[in-house]
Amino acid sequence: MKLSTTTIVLALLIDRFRSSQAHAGVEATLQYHLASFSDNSSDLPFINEFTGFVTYMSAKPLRCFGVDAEEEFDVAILGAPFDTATTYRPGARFGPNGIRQGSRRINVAYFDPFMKMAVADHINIVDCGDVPMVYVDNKAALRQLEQAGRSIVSKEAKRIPEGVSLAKDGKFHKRILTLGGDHTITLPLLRSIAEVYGPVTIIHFDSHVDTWRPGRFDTGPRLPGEDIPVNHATYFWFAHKEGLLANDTNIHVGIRGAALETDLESDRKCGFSIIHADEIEDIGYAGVIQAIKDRVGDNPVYISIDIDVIDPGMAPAPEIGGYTTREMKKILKGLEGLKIVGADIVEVAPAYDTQDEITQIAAANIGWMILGLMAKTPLTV
Ligand SMILES: [Mn+2]
Repeated sequence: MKLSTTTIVLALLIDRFRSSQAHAGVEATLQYHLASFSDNSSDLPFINEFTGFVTYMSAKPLRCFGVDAEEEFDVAILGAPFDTATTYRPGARFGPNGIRQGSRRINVAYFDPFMKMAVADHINIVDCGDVPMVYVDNKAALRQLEQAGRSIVSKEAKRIPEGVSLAKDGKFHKRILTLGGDHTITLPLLRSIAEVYGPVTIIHFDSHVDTWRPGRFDTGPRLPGEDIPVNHATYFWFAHKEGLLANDTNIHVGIRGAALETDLESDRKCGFSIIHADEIEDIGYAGVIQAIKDRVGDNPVYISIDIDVIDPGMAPAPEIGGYTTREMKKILKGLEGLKIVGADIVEVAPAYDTQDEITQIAAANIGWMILGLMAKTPLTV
């Protein structure tokens, strides 16, 4: 059969229309990728999970501390490549990029079947890359992260919701989801957040309490008056001492690590209560959610998640008996309605992950839940 030119053109047009229908959503959400390559972006085929820049959930990459500093957005993804205050198994400095790699099958524009929404429909999310943190001086590195955090959360968000803001200055501020890094990174981030909101309530998912007194591991010898530096098990002690934590509304969830009675005494002084990992067998995830909500009330909440809260079968780490990823997602979903002023996911050390990247994939998907919580609840009083 001889095809006329008109028939061929028509067939091509129909084919093009069909393919544009199929990929319309993806194309719309990945315009920045296309725009990066060509002004004539509609001529390029759609981009999949394995192409383009590697950012967290394919969020728009932004030079937040450089030429894009004044760009408008709502939530920053921030990498904190720091692991030199670790007691055992360092390597979390590679966590940020590990979590980005673990997020390649998800996208901020995708519909989340757990949260029943696409986060990008409610908040503008960008990936600011990793904060420059010097790797030979912990004090300076943590100060760099504090400055980076401040430079973001001190600024106004892009989308201003109806209602009165719970920030001290009455404005709606940008938020950060930080990818760690060892757990010490939470301290400088809390400093920048407390400047905006005052003391915040902590929901801390971890197998360890992290409120240990300075000197618990570091016994010196030290010079007279010399400070004992913060580490990834003492940063909440410092946060409490600095007045960054709200009184007696904080809670640890998933605890199961060994501790001394004096560690628990220190913990109570820092204003935390505890839900142990095994309690979920008795009270279920709904009981865990209720206990958290009863504890934190209406306070502004910061969520800090040590990936070792998950069972080592699903996220290899040295504490057995943790939550499954499904339990973790159910608990997080139950926190809908809380005012999440910031969050972090820490202690992801790719060197100890499986070749299948299960820890990085778990962390990436937990981050998706956090973004969902942020997207669903504006920071109004
Ligand atoms: Mn921890």
